[in-house]
Amino acid sequence: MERTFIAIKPDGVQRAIVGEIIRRFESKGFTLVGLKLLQVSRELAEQHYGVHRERPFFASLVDFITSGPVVAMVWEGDGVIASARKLIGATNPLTAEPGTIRGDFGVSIGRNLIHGSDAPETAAQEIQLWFKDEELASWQPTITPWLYE
Ligand code: IDP
Ligand code: MG
Repeated sequence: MERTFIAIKPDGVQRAIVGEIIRRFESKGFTLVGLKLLQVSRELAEQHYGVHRERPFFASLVDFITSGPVVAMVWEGDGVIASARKLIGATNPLTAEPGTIRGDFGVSIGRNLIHGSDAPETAAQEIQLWFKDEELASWQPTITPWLYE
């Protein structure tokens, strides 16, 4: 089974849609294996967004992600990395499809509510960066036979 790293950014926490976002992942059939709310340090933010270091929005992105609590999660399931990106929607909420999280709840790229890993390598890196091994639970939901053939 695949795992991905998902973070509800400070705007998602302030907008009080943490429960709604978790509900969407649960309803889809993915399994929550890690969950915590934390105040992100600049060091963690800069590591997490290291790939964007040279981009003009990097400083404001780090300011924003450290501006309030973030809900960090790990979700598990077949194909969860790509599927989570679909549930999340396009980077700019204005052009993200209705029905996606960004499409339903946002209007601007600097306030796009949620992060999701974009590939298996980044998912593995981000899970390691944000969680200790003992903070992740390996468990099998009893409904698994009703989700997978
Ligand atoms: P993603 O979150 O959809 O994977 P990335 O291109 O990886 O999008 O960008 C990371 C984050 O940087 C975005 O989620 C968004 O918060 C921010 N970002 C990306 N492009 C812009 C921009 O043009 N202006 C402001 N912020 C941006
Ligand atoms: Mg990205």
